[in-house]
Amino acid sequence: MVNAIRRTGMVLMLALASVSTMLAQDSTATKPRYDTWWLPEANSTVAGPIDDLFYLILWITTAVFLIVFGALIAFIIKYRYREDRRAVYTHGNNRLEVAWTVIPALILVFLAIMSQSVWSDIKMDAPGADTSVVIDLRPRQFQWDIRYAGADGKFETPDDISTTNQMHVPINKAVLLNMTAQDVIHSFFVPEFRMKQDAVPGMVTRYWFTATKAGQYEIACAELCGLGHYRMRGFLTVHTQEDFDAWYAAEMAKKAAQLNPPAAAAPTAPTDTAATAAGDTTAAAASGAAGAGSAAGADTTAAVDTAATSR
Ligand SMILES: [Cu+2]
Repeated sequence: MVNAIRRTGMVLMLALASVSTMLAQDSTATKPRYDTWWLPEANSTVAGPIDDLFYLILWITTAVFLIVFGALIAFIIKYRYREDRRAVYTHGNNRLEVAWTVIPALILVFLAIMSQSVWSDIKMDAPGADTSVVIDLRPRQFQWDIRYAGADGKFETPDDISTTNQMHVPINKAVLLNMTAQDVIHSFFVPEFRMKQDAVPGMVTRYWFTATKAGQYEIACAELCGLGHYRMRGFLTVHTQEDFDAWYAAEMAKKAAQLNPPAAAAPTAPTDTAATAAGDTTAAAASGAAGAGSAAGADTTAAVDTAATSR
């Protein structure tokens, strides 16, 4: 018995030591984002209210746990076997049974009311397309196909900007996702935003969020979607508004260069300025040397930028 206690003590000491080492490592600046034993940072507008609900439920269930197991242990000790003790037969206690039915019911109603406002914040008021960044999210086995409208502001047109596994959004601005899976159900999950939403084949699910801290985040697929599920990983970069605009402009320029290659006569160029600029590009390309390629690309960029601003 004494040995058992001593052994248990040793185990506890070891456990404490390893926990304290973990905590000590935790405080260093270079830790990986998920190297915490508790929740990751809360970095979206809904993350705070969701965490508040989480903690409310956690404390209620902790209290219930302590009461129930405290009573259980107390009764085990109090009513343990004794030589001269006889069992007592009872039909139950109506007042007690009503109480332990009504009190949990009231707690559940209370939690439902509390959850409702958070739920409507997350799910009811979609931001307008004019005040938000709209992104088409089309996951498939095993990657995230991501699309932005491009220079014309419309989807399903040749100048759409598409990326794979790389989502870019501005900080403090609503982002509206139109999600459709291309094959099986996937689920878009960003732990720091406390957001998780299924994407289903054959239907468009609208989902939105506002990031509150710049940085790099990971997108995980939270739906077991096949053998490659484990590597279905994307990256979400939250930029400052200026950085995001710069990224978007650069992507639009890249796209324009693809759509109007230097050699082509640029039949889609809508304005005179663009046409002139495109003419320059052709000249640059005609000048021949391999090094001229990048210069030509830059000129095309200029052409499209002018075209975009003149519209
Ligand atoms: Cu998936």
